[in-house]
Amino acid sequence: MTVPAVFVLLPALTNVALHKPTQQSTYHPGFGKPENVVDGNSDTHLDYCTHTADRDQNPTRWWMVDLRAFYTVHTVLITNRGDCCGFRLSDFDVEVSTQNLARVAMTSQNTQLCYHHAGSVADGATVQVDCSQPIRGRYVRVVLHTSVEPLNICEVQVLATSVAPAFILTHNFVRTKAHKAPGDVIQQVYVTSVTQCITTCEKDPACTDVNLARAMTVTSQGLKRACQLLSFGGISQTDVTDPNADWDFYQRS
Ligand SMILES: [Ca+2]
Repeated sequence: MTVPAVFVLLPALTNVALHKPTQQSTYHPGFGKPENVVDGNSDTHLDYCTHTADRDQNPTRWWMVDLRAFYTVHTVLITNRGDCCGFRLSDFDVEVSTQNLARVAMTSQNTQLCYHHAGSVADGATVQVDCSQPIRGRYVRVVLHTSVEPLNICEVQVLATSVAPAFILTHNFVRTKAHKAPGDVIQQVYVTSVTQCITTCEKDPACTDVNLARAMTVTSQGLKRACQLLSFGGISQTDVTDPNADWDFYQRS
């Protein structure tokens, strides 16, 4: 008896970290820019790697990439420094988050552990980290939680699939709490999340910033929040700051 073959089409995994914005816990004054880690060059000499400060006073040493959109992260490839000091990349975590971990406290609500790597990585070696399960997020961080050594990494590749519908944010939006900017309102829409409000703005060529209501409003589609698309940088206008305000302002940067 012949068993028919079954083909399962899996979504293609691509490196979504290439040339995306990066940051790290501290910066060495002489070398080691964080963007070296996503430049597509896997040279393992320090000149092409990153390096946090020698006396990093932070409780952790970390490097992070902003994928600029939400993805489902499956695998992370990390290339260690090869000219020296490979032992520094040891006992590290790879974390995936929906929020910028440089701005918010790391909690179990906004961060998921992709993988804990026990032990060190050989000089110049590339280690493949498979998340325990695919994780949805925008920020991927490599963290030394216990070591006091500087963090050196030469290349990171984040293999992921798009979260449909894929939409790439081309700007950052920074929230000013209790602030409603008096810009020209192009239109007011009703949304379910901050992300939906900002994404709606990004898709409108005339939109530069948004006001987002804090309270829910009953609409025909259920409870929603009002989102005002503004046509110019309202922050340059007269500020309206009120600790009891019902709105927050998200300025595009
Ligand atoms: Ca590199």
